[in-house]
This record gives sequence, structure tokens and C-alpha cells, in this order.
Amino acid sequence: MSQILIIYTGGTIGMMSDPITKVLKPINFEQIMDNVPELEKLNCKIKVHSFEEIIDSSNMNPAIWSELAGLIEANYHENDGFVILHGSDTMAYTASALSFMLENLGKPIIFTGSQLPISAIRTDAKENLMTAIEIAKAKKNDRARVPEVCIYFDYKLFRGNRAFKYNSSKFEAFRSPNYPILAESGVHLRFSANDIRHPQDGEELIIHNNLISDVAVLKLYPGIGQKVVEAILNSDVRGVVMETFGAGNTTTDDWFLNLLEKAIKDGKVIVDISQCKVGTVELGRYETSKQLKDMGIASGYDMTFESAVTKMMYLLGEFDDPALVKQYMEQDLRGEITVS
Ligand code: ASN
Repeated sequence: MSQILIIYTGGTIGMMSDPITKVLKPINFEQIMDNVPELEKLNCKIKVHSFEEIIDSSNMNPAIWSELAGLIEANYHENDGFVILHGSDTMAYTASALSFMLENLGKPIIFTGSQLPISAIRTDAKENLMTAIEIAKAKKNDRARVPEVCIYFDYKLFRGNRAFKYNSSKFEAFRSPNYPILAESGVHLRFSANDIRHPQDGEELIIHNNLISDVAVLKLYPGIGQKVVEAILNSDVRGVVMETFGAGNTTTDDWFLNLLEKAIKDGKVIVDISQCKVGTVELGRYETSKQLKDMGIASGYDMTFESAVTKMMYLLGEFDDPALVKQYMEQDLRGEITVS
């Protein structure tokens, strides 16, 4: 019989409305289990690890990502898969971070949560939880069907580092426009086998636990001032995620390009991702991105913002040399990027 470890970190799935203030607050896992007697009927053994401090995912941070990676490592061999209950607000960041932290992953890590608490009559939590467990234990020819870090939400399974939260009020909270969904649940659970990654045979899980969160974000808008750009680029960080226009374009004002060039000379790594949610960065396609390419800005291609930030944290922890950080930033490490 398969064994699945459920790790409970918090989020709306396990919240209850305070009778006096009406504010939603996390509750403990036993109360959650009481709301899903169906769990007993699943044909698998379920173990539960509840974090001591149950959080709204807005309080998520890299220290907790390390704790999660450590838990997975410690329980890896005795479990067939993992389901992580997590708030939806920052779920895509945690899923992206873990995808980089867990190299050669051979077992499913399925993140899920819900938009309504599990105790609410119209809750989306039960379907999300039950199917996440089904996916975590799904095997074919004795191999996990989806040995990836994923997000399961509203009948769809997404690659974690390709998804982002795009809707705060619909049950359909996530999207992944630059990569196909990995499975869809309806009358049948249908996997898209050709889109799912598997580790090389014989490769062992490697945990990378040294994330460095020295990352700044430079989001461009017409009229952005020199002082603002200076403050960001001169700040004491090693990596900058620059959110640009269209296919990776920026203003060509001299002061702006000079500041970028100086930051790179100072040893910062700057990655260019687009404010568009669909499509890819193509450095050099337009005059407004040619100089970016020439001065050594990394192309983030079609990476999500969540992936770019967490990949930068991961690479800064792995390499001191900015040239290596830039080189790996532009490579596909965990299926997070389509290099064109
Ligand atoms: N604020 C909640 C959280 O991210 C939102 C949710 O889970 N739907 O923890």
C-alpha cells in the first residue's frame, strides 16, 4: 500500500472564522481531518506532519522552505509522495523554490490549498485535497506518474515553477500560460505524460538548502525616475530581477543603460523577465533590448516572476561567481524555462 506524507503549513484550507472578530485564522490539523472523513476511504496510508506554527502564506519565507526541504529529505524513502497544504497567496513561490532545492526529484510533491476553508459548505478544499493525494500516489509500471513539484488546484495540475496565482476570488486561482498542465481531473484523472519530467535513472535526490535572498526587483514603467532606479541598483544585493516591457524591452535613455552597466560591472546579476504573462523575452529582437544583451543582462525567457526570484536565490547560494549565476539563470534547470 502506498504511503503519503501530508505536510500542513497553513493557509485558508485550514482556517476558521473567529466568532467575534470574523477574521480568518489558521486552525490545527486534527480539526481539518474531522472535516474530511473520506480520507479514511483512500486506498493508502496517510501520515501527517503539522508545522508547529501554522501560518497564512503571506508569512512564508526561505527559512521555512529549508525546513520543508529538510522534512522531505528525512521522509523521502519511506513515502511514495508528499502533499503540502499551503496558502495559495505564495504557493507558487514555495513550489518554485522547492523545485530548485530538490534536484533529481523522483517522487511527487503536490502543493494544494483552497480559496474557502475546509469547514465551509461550498468549500473547494475537499476536492483539491483528495485529488492531490490521488496524484501523489499515482504510479505506472511502479514509477511515480508525476515526480515533480506541482500545484494542484481546481481540477488542474500545474508544474509548480510555471504557475502563478492570478485570481484571488475564483476557485480557478492558478494559471500556467507558458507551459501545458500536467494532468486534469474530471470523470477520469488524465495525465499529460509527454509534458512530465522524470529524473535520469539512478540519480539520487540532492537537497540544496543554501538560498540567499539578496534579491531586488526593478519593475519598469514609463516615467520611472533616475533616483528610483539608482536606489534599487545601488542597493546592497547580488541579484536583480528586472520586469521589462513586451519581449524584454526597456527605455534606451543613457542614464538608465549606464546604471545597468555599472551594476553589472559591480558584480550584480540582472535577469530580464517580461511584464507580459504569456510569451518570452527575446533580447536583441528590438533596438530597445539589443544593448541589454550586449552588456551581459541574462534573459529570463518565459520564466514566471516567482521562478525568477527563487531561482536567483538558489543560484546565489550555489555560486559566488556572477558569470556562473548568469549562465545558469539562462539554462533550463527544472523545466522552469523554455530556452529559445
Ligand atoms: N491568505 C491565504 C494564504 O495564502 C489565501 C489562501 O490560502 N487562499 O494563506
